[in-house]
Amino acid sequence: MELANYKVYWVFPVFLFCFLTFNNGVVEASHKVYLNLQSVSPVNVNQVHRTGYHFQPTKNWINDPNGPMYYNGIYHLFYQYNPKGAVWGNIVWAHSVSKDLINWEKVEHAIIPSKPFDQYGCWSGSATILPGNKPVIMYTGIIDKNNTQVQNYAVPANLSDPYLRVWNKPDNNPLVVADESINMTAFRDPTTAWLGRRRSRDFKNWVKAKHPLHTVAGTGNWECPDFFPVSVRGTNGLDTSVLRGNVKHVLKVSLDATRYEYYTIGTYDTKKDRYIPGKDMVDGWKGLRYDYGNFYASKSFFDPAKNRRVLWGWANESDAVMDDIEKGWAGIQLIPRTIVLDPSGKQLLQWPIEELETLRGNRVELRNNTLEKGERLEIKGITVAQADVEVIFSFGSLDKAEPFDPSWDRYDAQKLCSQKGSTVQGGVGPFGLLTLASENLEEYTPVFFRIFKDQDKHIVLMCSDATRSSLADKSGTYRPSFAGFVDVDLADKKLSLRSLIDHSVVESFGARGKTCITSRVYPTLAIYENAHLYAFNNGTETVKIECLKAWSMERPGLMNH
Ligand code: DQQ
Repeated sequence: MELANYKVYWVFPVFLFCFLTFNNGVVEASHKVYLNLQSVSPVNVNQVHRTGYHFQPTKNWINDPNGPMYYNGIYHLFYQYNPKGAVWGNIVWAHSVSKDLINWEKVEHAIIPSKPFDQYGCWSGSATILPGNKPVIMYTGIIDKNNTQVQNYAVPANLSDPYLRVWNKPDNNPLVVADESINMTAFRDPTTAWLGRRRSRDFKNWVKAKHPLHTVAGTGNWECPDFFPVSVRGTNGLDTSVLRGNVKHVLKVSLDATRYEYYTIGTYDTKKDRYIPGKDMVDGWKGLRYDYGNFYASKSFFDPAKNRRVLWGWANESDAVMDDIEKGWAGIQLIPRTIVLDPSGKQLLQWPIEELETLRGNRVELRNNTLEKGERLEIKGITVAQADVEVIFSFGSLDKAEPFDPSWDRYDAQKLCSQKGSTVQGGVGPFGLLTLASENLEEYTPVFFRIFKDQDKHIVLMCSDATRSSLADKSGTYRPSFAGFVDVDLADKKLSLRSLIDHSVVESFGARGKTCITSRVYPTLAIYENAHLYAFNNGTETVKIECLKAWSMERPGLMNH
């Protein structure tokens, strides 16, 4: 790489997360790791709960999406993968390529443990496109049995190979090692670099910053940070090196302690080399989340082909480790989302990439159907276990909204949802969809809204409740009442919902992507053609389906992982 004569420096906050650990190097606890099982071969590849249109390999464990990028007409997705089994371990960077982010082709693993600086694992990292259109990967190498972490880089062996199949690890690795002030077992996941004032001129020699870009005391180890600009006007995405103009910055961290992803929107002070969250932002685990369900270790990238920022997130299984071993696979990548700043500037909006719509098949449409209290309406004519559903609900008045009890925790939507489930009658709501439902409702995963009246405003709760999703009575399964609040203007008395249903995953977007919730569920009756989909209302206020469009979803053509 001819990098020596860059006039600007590469900035790269690998030091961001090293001061903040309390996990003592015990990583991946919630990946259900049983070390003695790391190379167990699948007994049987169970297909029932495999997804139809989500990204998942044919077998084995996957976790974090790594280094997504667009290069010369091809999208690349790397991901954490265990080639030897359906539990976390033996981690390599698997690699798939695509022309449309939907149809994927597997190529050889890009990075596998092979050198002293990564012989115990090749953990998460990112891609940066250097000037001259040269991609480089930065990743965390594990160098010993204690999980000591260093930062390495890899470059394509042949830039004229359109798929960039082979990646070389230059001999000057590792590029960054922890000093004595850093917990070297919580020093990982370098994010995409940007051009700035200091740190590295050539991407090879790095100078440690005097202070972290940002810290929040008491929040534990920050995994997979992502730092990028968003445009204050319009919906175009921005290259990570855009620092000025009508720009705000987003800092996202994956908190190991809770396994959720939190973000703030703020300002990047390039002189002070600090990120400052906006003054109304809640920084820490009461703050905004990308997704209030099963969504972790996400990574975004700038897509110059469509001038957008695209976000990839990983959803772990919610069943027991032994189920994963029996299935022979674990983990999916969620549908990539475009990510833009909400016009209010107070939050982000996420929406499935438009290319997903190319998979839409048979369609049904409903208009102006009313749902009285206790009514349920079946949506028929499509493959509801593998579907895309968009609905706009409206209601005549908010007068019947239940009062929001001041003793309830305003930051604990999940607790409220577990108390006020889809069958607990309300005033305005609960109303929404019953997904992956069995005929007699022995099983269902409701995704719904419930509106409360606070002193001078309304509070909208959105839930994706897995508690009744499966009759399987196994220990070790996780069936939470995931929930978030939706900061939406109800002046038009409408609320929209989109749910992507795919056998064992329900990804939902409330109010055009203001609040997103993903659930993993394992129905036993509501599978394939025995699954049903309903719209429902259990509130005293009548609700109208203004418009509902639902599509059967096809399988992508190329999915040979
Ligand atoms: N997964 C990777 C780590 C990262 C964690 C290891 C997040 O680099 O911190 O597989 O899920």
